[in-house]
Amino acid sequence: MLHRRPVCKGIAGVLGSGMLGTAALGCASAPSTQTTAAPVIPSSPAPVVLSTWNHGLPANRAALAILADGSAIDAVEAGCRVVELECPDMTVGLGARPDREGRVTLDAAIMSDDGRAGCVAFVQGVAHPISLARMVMERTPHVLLVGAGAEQFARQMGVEVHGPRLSEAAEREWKAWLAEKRYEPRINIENHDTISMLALDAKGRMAAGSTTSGLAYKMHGRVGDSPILGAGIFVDAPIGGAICTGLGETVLRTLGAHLAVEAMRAGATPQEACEQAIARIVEKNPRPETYQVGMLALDFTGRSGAFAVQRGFTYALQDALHPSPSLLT
Ligand code: SD4
Repeated sequence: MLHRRPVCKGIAGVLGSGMLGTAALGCASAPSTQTTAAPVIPSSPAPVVLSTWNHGLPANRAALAILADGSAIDAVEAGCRVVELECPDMTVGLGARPDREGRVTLDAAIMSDDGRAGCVAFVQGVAHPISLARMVMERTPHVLLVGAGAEQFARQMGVEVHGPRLSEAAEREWKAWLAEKRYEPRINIENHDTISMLALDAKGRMAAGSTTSGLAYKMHGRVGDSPILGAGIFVDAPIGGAICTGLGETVLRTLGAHLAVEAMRAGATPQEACEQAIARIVEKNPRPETYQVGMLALDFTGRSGAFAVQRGFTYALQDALHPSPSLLT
């Protein structure tokens, strides 16, 4: 049985104890079997939904409802839309925290296992960037639209583009932030982040998606890893998919999701792939104790993996072994 449990301290604790090496890198979870053990292949591989943070639970429920007889790409879009609409942690959708100028700028991407993909970045006023990303995929010859161009495309598609507006809570926090204007991304904003999702449907199709407001109080114009294929999300048949959350700059520098998928192509299990990709991110980005990245991976047999730089990364999983909503760490 692929049962996960927390097994180690996170890299900050490991650094403190003087142990550092690939095996000692921080983690969110690991299989109860060692990663070198024979892979566990669930008898019924689909459907599977895997998504980041606590808000992955309601997102997974919406995705699973679609997966009863629908496609992975529909499931991912539906799941991400739930969090775009309601995200009490103010990290996704129009109610999210703004950038330094007080503007909420949103990034999203969606990808299916046949390589089709759509992405939007630096978009303002659009309630469901994940759906706009899907429109880019299905109704344009392009992969990525940004800023005013993406908003113009939204209008052309009949999508309402709202004027600049902050939620009451976001405005209050932003004004408080303006008083000091200190910018230090927190190590691990537990349960408060981007929704990234992987789904495998009953026909064996896989899709990935991600939608986010990025980092609170980022520079105006900053785009993270989430809307960049290979960085925040990547899926490729017949290998599998990977998704990320955390400090996007570290993932952009290493193309984290692509790393994990290519590790699976080379024979790694999803768990091993996440560990290898996180190890590379840590190797290429100094001072890992100052940032968090969480990674999830899934293969076409329904096996999943999860790993993170720091402890505290939670994710939601539904698969043959977790038929009801399960939050893991
Ligand atoms: C970004 N990766 O814009 C996103 C933010 C995030 O968990 O995922 N936070 O860098």
